[in-house]
Order: sequence, then C-alpha cells, then structure tokens
Amino acid sequence: MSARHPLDPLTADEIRAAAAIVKSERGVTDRWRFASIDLREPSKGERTPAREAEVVCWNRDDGAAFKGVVSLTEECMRSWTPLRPGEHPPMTPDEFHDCDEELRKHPRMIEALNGRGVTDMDLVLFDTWAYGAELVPERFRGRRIAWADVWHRDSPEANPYANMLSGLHPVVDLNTMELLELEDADPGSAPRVMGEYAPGLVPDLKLRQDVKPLGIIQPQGPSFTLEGNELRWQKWSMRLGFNYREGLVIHAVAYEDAGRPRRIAHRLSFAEMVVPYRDPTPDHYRRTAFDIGEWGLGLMTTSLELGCDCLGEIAYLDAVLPDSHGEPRTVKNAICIHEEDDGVLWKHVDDRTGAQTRRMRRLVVSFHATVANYEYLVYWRFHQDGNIQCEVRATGIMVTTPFADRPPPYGTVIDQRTYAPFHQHFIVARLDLDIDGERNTVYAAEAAPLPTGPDNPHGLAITQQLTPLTTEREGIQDYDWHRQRGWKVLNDGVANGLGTPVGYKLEPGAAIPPLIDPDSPVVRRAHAIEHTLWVTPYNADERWPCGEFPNLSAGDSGLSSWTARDREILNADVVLWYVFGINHVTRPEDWPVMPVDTVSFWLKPFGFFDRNPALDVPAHPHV
Ligand SMILES: [Cu+2]
Repeated sequence: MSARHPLDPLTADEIRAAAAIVKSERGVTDRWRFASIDLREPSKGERTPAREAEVVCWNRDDGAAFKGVVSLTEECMRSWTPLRPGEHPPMTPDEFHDCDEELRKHPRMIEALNGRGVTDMDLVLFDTWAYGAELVPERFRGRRIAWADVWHRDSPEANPYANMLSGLHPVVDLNTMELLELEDADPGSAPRVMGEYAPGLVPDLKLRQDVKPLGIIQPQGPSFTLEGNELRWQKWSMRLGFNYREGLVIHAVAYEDAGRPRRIAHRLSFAEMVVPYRDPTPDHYRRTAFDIGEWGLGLMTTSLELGCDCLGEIAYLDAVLPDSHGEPRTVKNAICIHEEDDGVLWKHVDDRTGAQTRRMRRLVVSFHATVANYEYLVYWRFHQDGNIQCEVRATGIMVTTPFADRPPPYGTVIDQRTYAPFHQHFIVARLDLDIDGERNTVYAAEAAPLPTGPDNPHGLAITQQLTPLTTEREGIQDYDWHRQRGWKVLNDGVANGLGTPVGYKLEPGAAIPPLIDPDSPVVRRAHAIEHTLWVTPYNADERWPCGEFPNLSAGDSGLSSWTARDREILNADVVLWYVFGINHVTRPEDWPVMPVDTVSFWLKPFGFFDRNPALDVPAHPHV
C-alpha cells in the first residue's frame, strides 16, 4: 500500500481492498451489507503501525453480524468477531434509500395513501428512523427493524418535509425489506401550510434589494498551509482526519511557543449525538435519534460550496466513505479550511501613545452534515491567543405535525393546525487533551465568595476553589451557574514561568440538563446525557459514549459502564467527554426553515503561557 500517514483516512483503494479481503476470506456475498469500513487508528504511542481497517458487516439472510480487522499492509484478516446478542450494526444510507423504494411500490402503502387522497407517489417521501429496543413491538424483537414517517410534498420541487401524514407509520424489516406493519390512524383533514423556503415557491416573496456585495480578499493567499492532511497556521499545527461516524477528527493539536511545538490535544471529535423528541403522542414517542451512533455524521456529510458555506481563500479536503456494498464514495469538499477576521483581538488607548489595536483572526476547520430533515454545521476555531472554540449551528427543517382541534402541549404551533414538537440535541464532544504531555489532572474550578468577617469586613472577597477530580466517579460533573463551575486541565509536572502548572480550561457553554425521567428508555440507552462532563483514563477501545452499537439498543455499554469501575484519573492520560447542545423549544420563526441556532464551548489556555501570547500579532496585516 501507499505511504500514507498512519492517521490519514482510508483511501478509495484501501476501502475496496478491505472489502475484497473480507469477501474472499469470510465468504461475504452480495446478500451482506457493510455498515462501516474505517481506518483502525493506531493507539496512542504506537510508532510505526501497520495500516489496518475495521469492518462491520452483516448477512441479510440470517442477520449474523461481525466486526473484522483487516491488515491492509499484509492483505489478510486479523480478526473476525461476532457481535453480541442484542447488538446491531448502525443504519446505512443505502437502507434508507432501499426502504423508500420498496415502500413506494408496496400495494398496502399505495392503498393507504390513496385513502388519504395521495395518488402521485413521486410526491411522497418515506423517512426511516431507527428504534430503541424497548419500543420495538414484542413480536419483532431481535430483527433489524426500523419505522418510518410518511411525508407529502405539494409539488415535485417542494419541501419534502412540509406535510407529515400524521398517524401513518410503516414498520419494516430492513434485511428483508418486508412491510411488517402499517399503522394507519385517521388523521382528520390535513391543514394547508406554507412550508416552502426556496424563493420560487414562497408566495409573494420579494427578495431584499439593499444587499450590496461583501467580498473577502486575500491577495497573497491564505496564511495557512495544508500538506496532505497536515494543517499549519501561524503557531498552530494539527492533522485532519475524517471517518464515517464522527465526521471531522482533529489530531495532534499543538501551538508553537518560543520556537517549540507544545502539545494541547491528542484528538478532538464528536463521539455521539442524542436527540430525544419530548412528545409522547403516537407520531413521536419513538423518535430518539443517535445521529452519530445510529447513522454517522461522516456518512451524512455534504459537499461545501465556495461563496455560500465558506467565504474567502478556501482549502477543501474530500472525504471517502464506504457504501453498504463495500464500494467507496467520495464527498467532494467535505472539510473546509479557511481564515476569518474576528473583530478586535486586543486594544488600549493611551493619552500619549494613542491607540494600539490588533485585529483577531481565526483559523476555521468545518464540515456540514445533513441528517434527513436537519443540518448540523460544525466549526472548530483556532485563535491567535491560544483559544479554541467549538461551535455547532443547527439548521434545516423541524419535524412538524398537524393536529385536529387543540394543539398538544409538547410543542409550539408554527403554521395552520400544525405544531413542531419540543426536542433536545445532546452532543458529546470527545476531548483527548494532552497539555504539554499525557499526564494531566482535571480540576473543578469554582468561584468561592468568602463570608463577611474580620479578614473580609465588606464581604468583597472571592477566591477560586480548585478541586482535583481523582477518580471517574468524581469526574462525573454537572454545570453549576451559581458557582461558575468550569474545568481546568493541568499538567502538574510542568510549570510555567510563574511557577504554576500549565493548563487549559474547558469553559462550559450550552450545557443543558437532561430534564427527563432517569428511568426512561432513552436514558437507559444514553446515560451520557445525564451529566455535563465525564472524565476517563485514556483507553483506545473506549470511543463511543453510548456504546459501540446504539442502533436498536436496550442499554448503554459506554460511559456509564466504563466509569462504574471508578478508575483513577489523577495525573493520568485523561479524556474529557463534554455534553452540550440545545434544549429546542421550537419557535414560529424556525419554520419553514430554521435560522441557525448556535451553541459553543471553549478551551482556553490558563497559565499555559506566561502572558498574553498574542503580543506579537502585527498591527496592520488586514490592509
Ligand atoms: Cu432542534
């Protein structure tokens, strides 16, 4: 094989080679599907690893599913392990499309649609969702089951998610593509909604006339360099990866200080996303999406367009992903890399010397995923002062439902007799930080105001209280607004010029409480959402916070079961799992397409440098 960097994603040839080896060595036929073919990342510290792929596939005839490791270097199988009972490979985009094709020609489906006055099948969309095991009807348990919504668009180009056919839900065996059940409750008359957002379809839309061009010009090109997947910008360096499940992965993040690169993060990614709809009515009670574990943010990644998604001098990286037949598919321009002006970085006006002002720039690495009706736009931003901001913008089209007379209390009315159910988006960021090395300790950092007393006669004193988190149980932390709680990751073995340990602080943003019965089936599958932060000692096998196979799962073999061992995390190679997101109380303004809802958190140097590291930013690089 070619001389790839050990962390570079699999190439199209490597995906093909891995599939061919599995097919020839394990008798895998066309009746099988591949759920994933992914780089087996070398574990930390491994120097010259062999190139290996991890493959999950299953036999559609008997449902038998396996995880295999393939050596691409030696062109052979390394291992072949059956999935445990109750474990199901993730959903694949091919099944979504095949299911849609089968359902649109199924006589029972056509008859049900005719009964509702829908005769043109080209206007219908079958939107397949995964299940949690406990909600699968008893008689179908153990099979590869999915359920679907049925949507009807007003015209061939119209918004497919504008009109839900309420009460109509096929339940399908994805291996046989058999329609097992068709729920068909009488919906009453359908309301007339205006669910269009494309300019040609919005009635009486007049586009604003007072918007003049705004260009980003970089006559000498951008200030970053991208060689293969290695990205360098000013003092930052990192390596970009991508996989079917997490989408963008950022490896080996370092900042050059006094001529030497200093390590900050070994690996940054999103490891899970849990989206429970908080509406118990028949159209929604099963709606609990695991967009990463069930579907894959990488597989849902869409191509970016210059001038729309990103402005300026852009570099793009393509992504190569497997389909369910083991064939590679390329997403052009999957990752965008560019610089942005970000307002003022620092400033002071002095009577004698006048103003010293520096403008800030940030390096942005981003990708966009379209998960059926919804979009997630993910931005990792690296700033000149050492800050890292992780931002997510949620947009796209909300799930909406007509109601007969009175709206249910579980959503907001957004159009004629139509409501959008409340739901939550929990994102679990996996942050494998290595602050100047692997031995780090996480401290809860809280504001501690002191009581009024002899040393504090006016009640003004406030201190910072640092509490080391020594074991995994202590590492389970919640956001606390009253104490301004954040988390410092310190390397107690490395001191800065002031004699204090070097560190970075995780500044929580968009932390949301679960607001849900801890015994509800979705929590049993996703205990991660119950807390803001989890801390574990690094283990190469611990990557998926709600378990490796959340599709059709009943329980959670991720964070909750790892941390039950209560391992030491003091002065250890720690991994932080930060849970943030949106408690989406739907608004009329989110319809028919949602303006971005933006959430973020920060990683900020805290004593990592001895002083403001951006004193050396020149005054006028922008003109
Ligand atoms: Cu939402």
